[in-house]
Amino acid sequence: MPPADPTAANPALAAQAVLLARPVTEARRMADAIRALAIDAVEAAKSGHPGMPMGMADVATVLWTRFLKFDAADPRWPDRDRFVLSAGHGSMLLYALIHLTGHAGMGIEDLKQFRQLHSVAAGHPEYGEHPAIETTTGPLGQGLATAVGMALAERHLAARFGRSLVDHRTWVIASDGDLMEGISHEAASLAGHMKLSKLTVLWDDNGISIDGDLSISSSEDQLKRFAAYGWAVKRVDGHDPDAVAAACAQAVRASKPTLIACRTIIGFSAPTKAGTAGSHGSPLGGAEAAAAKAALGWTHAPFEVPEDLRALWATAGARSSGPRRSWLKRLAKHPQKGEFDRAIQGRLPDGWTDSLNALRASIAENKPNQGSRISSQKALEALVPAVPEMIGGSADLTGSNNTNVKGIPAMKPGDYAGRFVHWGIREHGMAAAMNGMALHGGIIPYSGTFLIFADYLRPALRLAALMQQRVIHVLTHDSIGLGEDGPTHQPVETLASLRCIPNVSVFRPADAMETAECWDLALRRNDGPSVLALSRQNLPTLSTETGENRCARGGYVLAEASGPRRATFIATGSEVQLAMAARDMLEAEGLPAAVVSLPCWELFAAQDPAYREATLGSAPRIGIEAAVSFGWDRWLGPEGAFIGMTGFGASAPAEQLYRHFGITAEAAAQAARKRITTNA
Ligand SMILES: Cc1ncc(C[n+]2csc(CCOP(=O)(O)OP(=O)(O)O)c2C)c(N)n1
Ligand SMILES: [Mg+2]
Repeated sequence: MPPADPTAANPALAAQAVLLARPVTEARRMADAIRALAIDAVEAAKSGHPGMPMGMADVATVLWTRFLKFDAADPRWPDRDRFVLSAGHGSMLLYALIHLTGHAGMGIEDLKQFRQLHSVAAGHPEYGEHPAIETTTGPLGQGLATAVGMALAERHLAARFGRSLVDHRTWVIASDGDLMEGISHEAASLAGHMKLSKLTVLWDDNGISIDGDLSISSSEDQLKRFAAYGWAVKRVDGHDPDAVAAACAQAVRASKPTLIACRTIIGFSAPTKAGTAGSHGSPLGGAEAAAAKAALGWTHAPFEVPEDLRALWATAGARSSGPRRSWLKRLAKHPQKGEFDRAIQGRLPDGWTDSLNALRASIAENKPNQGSRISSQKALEALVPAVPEMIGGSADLTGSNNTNVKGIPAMKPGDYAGRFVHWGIREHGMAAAMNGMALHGGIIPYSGTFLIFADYLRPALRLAALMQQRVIHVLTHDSIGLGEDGPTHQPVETLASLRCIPNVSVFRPADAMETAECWDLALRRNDGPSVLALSRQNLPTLSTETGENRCARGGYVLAEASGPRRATFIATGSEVQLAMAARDMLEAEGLPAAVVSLPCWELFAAQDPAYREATLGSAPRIGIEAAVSFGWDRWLGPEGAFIGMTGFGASAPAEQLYRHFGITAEAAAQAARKRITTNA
């Protein structure tokens, strides 16, 4: 029998044969250096994703050698183009590009350590591992949405500082998976609406995902979909550098964001695995790897790149050094230089707390009775005029989240000077775009939605925490206290689920004073995201301390017992008032009791144990929070009791719900009495 023809089962191989038969150009050889490094690193690691870098090497070479504005000598140059590898599994593509273009800190030894502990070349690109990695990617779709935020940040800062300082583009490489994820809709719709013409997405249109041919799960026309969002769209052969370059040049001139569908062969050059899911996420294997290199005419040892190619790539890495030097000269003479530097470095302006401190004094004097969402609005009225980097927003709940400040205009398509974003009902896209704004630099984004919809933005909050980005989420309507909208809108498990994400500060202030204090802390926090869980319902002012920011310790004694403590009530947010009332009841019975307000568990956990012990005390502890008890045992100890929710809420006026679910001062006092008697 004649040997079976492998191209019969895999038509990509025939197309590949045609491409490989073409004369080998300089651009092809430069791309082959990426392919070879990706093959070698994945083989060495015995894990990783060779297919995507091999397929997209030609496209990436065009982008990085002819379009992307960057200078390897200073990867943090503020006016560089941003490049986002949304398909983070193709990380070796990015590492190879960073390496070949001559960046410090991504040497050949680092590539040999691909996917090993402490390597800058981690499994997926990780922000902070190397200055040329603009964002962490891996959760498909988020990179694209993050890039939308970067592009929006560029437009805003160009409006603030002028084009002589801010004039750059955002480029994305995205995969089929990126475009299949729901967040791609939110992000692309927003970018189209906002007319983010300096955003270009190069889609790796290889028709393959992990389970095989894309046709088993997907059949929409992506170009029509993006055109419907208001994008310019173009389809090219991703292995034809001139066609890719022509499309990129067109994108640069477009008045809309551009999607370029780059038809590629995944695993290009692999003799049997090209064009198949087999090249997606595992090493090619020695024989296939060797044959792939042979097909390319690549004769060099593993991890070896010939000098002439190194020189070509190094030239590409220095292409924009002239423009960068001119930019530095413009900055040096720019009247806003000080402000620009300050904003980009993330330093808060001098005197930014003045109005907030005045607000705290007025709260102490007037003791307002208002929802903490209103208290948050008052804090924003003090902060937003003082901190020009703050850009607010809401996912279509502006009037409920109270995140807008009177007189602060919104960004509009074509006019980006405003400092508020109507994100629309796109929570996931909003939070990812906010990450992009923070990563871009020069912006401190804060958002709004209901606390219950934290689940719709959680993946982006998680990445903000992982990337240590200063983004602030104002999440209102934080319990059954929202009342009639009922259990679909009443968070019960949400606080616990946010508190368990590492490096998220979850603030749940009890009153206007604590809300002002928590805003102060959230803004100061420059190594991670903050959440403010705020009430819809009115809350009395309980703290009139105008000096020390007591929330800074995460928890503190709001009301000490009149004698040796017999009980300690520990509560957060809207339930602190119940703790105060329960304390009054016990005190009236001659049982001295204290109240601890615990607005931020993460900060409290970071205090020294002696402070925590003194605050929580050795008397029986009663926790009160209109949420599930999950996590509370950490503060209550084995003797403690918890007053809160055990299941979902219900639709009714808030006061009725608190009674119905037994979250009352009486219940808390009773729980304390029971423990006091047992202990006696
Ligand atoms: C949100 C999310 N879901 C699932 C995955 C796991 N995953 C990684 S790549 C991939 C799809 C691969 O197909 P494609 O995006 O077309 O990439 P290609 O194989 O073409 O490189 C999946 C499901 C992920 N990284 N992120
Ligand atoms: Mg694919």
